[in-house]
Amino acid sequence: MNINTIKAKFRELFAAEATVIKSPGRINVIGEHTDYNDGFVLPAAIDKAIYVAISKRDDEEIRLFSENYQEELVVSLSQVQKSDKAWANFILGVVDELFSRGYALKGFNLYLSGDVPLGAGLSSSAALECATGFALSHLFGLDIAKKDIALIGQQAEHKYAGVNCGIMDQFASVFGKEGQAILLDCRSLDYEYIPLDLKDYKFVLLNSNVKHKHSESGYNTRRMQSEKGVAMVKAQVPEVSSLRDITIAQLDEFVKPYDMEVYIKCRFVVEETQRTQLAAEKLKAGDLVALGKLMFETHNGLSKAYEVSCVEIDFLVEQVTDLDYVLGARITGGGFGGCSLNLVHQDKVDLLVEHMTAVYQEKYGITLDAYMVEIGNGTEVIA
Ligand code: GAF
Repeated sequence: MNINTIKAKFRELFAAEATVIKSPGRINVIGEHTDYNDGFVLPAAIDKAIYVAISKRDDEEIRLFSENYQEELVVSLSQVQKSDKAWANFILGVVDELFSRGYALKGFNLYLSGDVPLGAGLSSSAALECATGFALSHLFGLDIAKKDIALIGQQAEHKYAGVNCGIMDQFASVFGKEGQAILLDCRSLDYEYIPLDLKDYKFVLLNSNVKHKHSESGYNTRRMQSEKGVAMVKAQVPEVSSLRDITIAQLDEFVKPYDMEVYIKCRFVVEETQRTQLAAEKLKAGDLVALGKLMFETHNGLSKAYEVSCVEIDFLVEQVTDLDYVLGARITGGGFGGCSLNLVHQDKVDLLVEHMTAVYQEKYGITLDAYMVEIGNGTEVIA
């Protein structure tokens, strides 16, 4: 992204000088659908980001402009509510949440741009929420702690986008660090950076270009199924409060005989929480072969048990399973479309992309996009 171009467009539109905030998208190495179950996740911020340019106004207006949609929206500070423009809701949701936490805001101009592919499972929405929260905190001197920026973004997603997401995406966007994955305990929000030392390997994203939209997909249903499983166990074992606390033996005894569907979903989450901790150990030990195997296991669970994959991404993962230069692959993010994340030998990346583009085009008539991602820093002021 060219920051000077962003600043020039801002000047043209609003006749003012902007501060520019960058907030990245993320990959998740492993630990999927564990965040809203108080489990562990292992995401990392990537070098694709949302850019928010912002300045104060002298009146009580919020003026928003999206570069991508070439649309403007003007809202009075006293009338912030959900809009019919989906892109604006991620911003307005943050403003609303700031108001409900007692922060005082004035009018502002905001120009939105970025290069995180939309609907690709790389968290463009969380990046926008965190960019907005950070930008407003900076602009009005609110001094909001980084954890709260993430939590405010999560609330915006719940209330203005209708997705009852966990905390992973916002946390990764805010706390990302160059070259590091983040092992996050989603219950305590304690975290540890683990060097993402991939030796001769690279993470390659293959974008199926099948767009996901969580609020219309099964994401909220999965969350409800997890909660149902917890309630069933809790009726017998009152001290448990989330799937994080529950064993497979307890699921076998208190859920399996009564609700097979819920059992299968909950079992995946309990296994995935364990798998994530194991994967973090393997990464620390530099055992990329073991890490890759765990990624394949996760994909299998997400596809067959948790049922949040889709045929196109299953195909992308199946095609690489027997390639000796791909150590692991899986759908990344909430699912129902988006990207597969592949751990690929650096000398074979071009070969893989060429091969997969051809077979995917032949099978589904869709052009694949491929991105080699670098691991970058979290939300920051860049200009
Ligand atoms: C989406 C959500 F936003 C995250 O909170 C997380 O649950 C993820 O899906 C699945 O791991 O990205």
